[in-house]
Amino acid sequence: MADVERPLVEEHSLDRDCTTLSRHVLQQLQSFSAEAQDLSALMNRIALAAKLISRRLSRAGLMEGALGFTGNINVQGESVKKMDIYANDVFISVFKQSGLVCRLASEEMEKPYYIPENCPIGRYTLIYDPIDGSSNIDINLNIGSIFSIRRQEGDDIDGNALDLLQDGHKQLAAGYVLYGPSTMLVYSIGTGVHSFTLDPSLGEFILSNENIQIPEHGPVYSVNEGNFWQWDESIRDYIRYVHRHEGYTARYSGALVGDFHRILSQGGVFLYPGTLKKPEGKLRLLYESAPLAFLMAQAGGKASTGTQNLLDVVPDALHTRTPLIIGSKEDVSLVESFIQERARESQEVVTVRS
Ligand code: P6P
Repeated sequence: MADVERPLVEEHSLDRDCTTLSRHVLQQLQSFSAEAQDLSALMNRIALAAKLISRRLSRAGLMEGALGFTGNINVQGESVKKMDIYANDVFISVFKQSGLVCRLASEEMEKPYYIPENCPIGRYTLIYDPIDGSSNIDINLNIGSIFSIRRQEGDDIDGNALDLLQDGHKQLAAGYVLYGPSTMLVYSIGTGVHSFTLDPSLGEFILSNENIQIPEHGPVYSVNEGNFWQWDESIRDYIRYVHRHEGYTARYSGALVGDFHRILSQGGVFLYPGTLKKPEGKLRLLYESAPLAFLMAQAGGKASTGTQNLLDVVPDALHTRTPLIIGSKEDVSLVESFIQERARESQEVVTVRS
């Protein structure tokens, strides 16, 4: 066939519009192995879940019974929104008959949910926060979903999924969906961080940004300063520092995914420290902090508890919480320096007294 002359731009945009999530995974892995195909199929299912949740959110304000509280309290002790349950069930439904995922562990479920028809063969576990930032749902502000994929180790006969109680380096893939002015899916399978934007006219997530790298430093610090008097003195020292120095600006949306996405895009640091009453903090390790730490490491940033690399933390339970300091290397290190300084001072006092 004659080589038809096409404008380069048109050819590029057509090729980009064909770069769907499942194709991108195979491109990233440069492989069509069984595991590559599994990961591609897993990401495709997550994309379907994201589309279903995005569709519901875009019409929830017009749908009877879509918004508001269920009247129940979840395992976290938090009031459950109707969207929390809907989103949780969406993830379960899209993995049925997939042959991929035997177990789903969710913020909304005390124990993992097993999909029996998948369990003999499905060797992956989805760990997820179906709706992160629920307080934003009824006021139409940004919210997200966070996901992490791990390989199932052993047969989990007792149904306690103890093999999930391992550090964040065990993650095969991680990412989040941001339900904002557009719906974006950001993911990594260990070959960089890549973002996709949902094209509603196609019903496909299309590649929008590849190999995202966080700036070494950024102006944004994102923390709920309403907790100031609950924090350790070292965190207050950091806050006093950014208050007194030029070049810092506070941004906090109340939804981790949105705040994280801003930091990833513009640089800076997000903090959810422990408090004097709750030293372990609020955010959950397996389905909030660890997936984001996986992404941040891939994007050239840093994530810690303040004293330990977040990806090294081993949970003692499915819903273990951990303090989180995550973002640009320089900014996370600055926060850590205040923690180290206070620890040194405390040690000196102990030494003097002894
Ligand atoms: P606070 C939402 O409930 C969430 O888990 C995160 O999305 C968010 O960063 C944090 O809690 C907000 O908590 O105590 O500042 O309202």
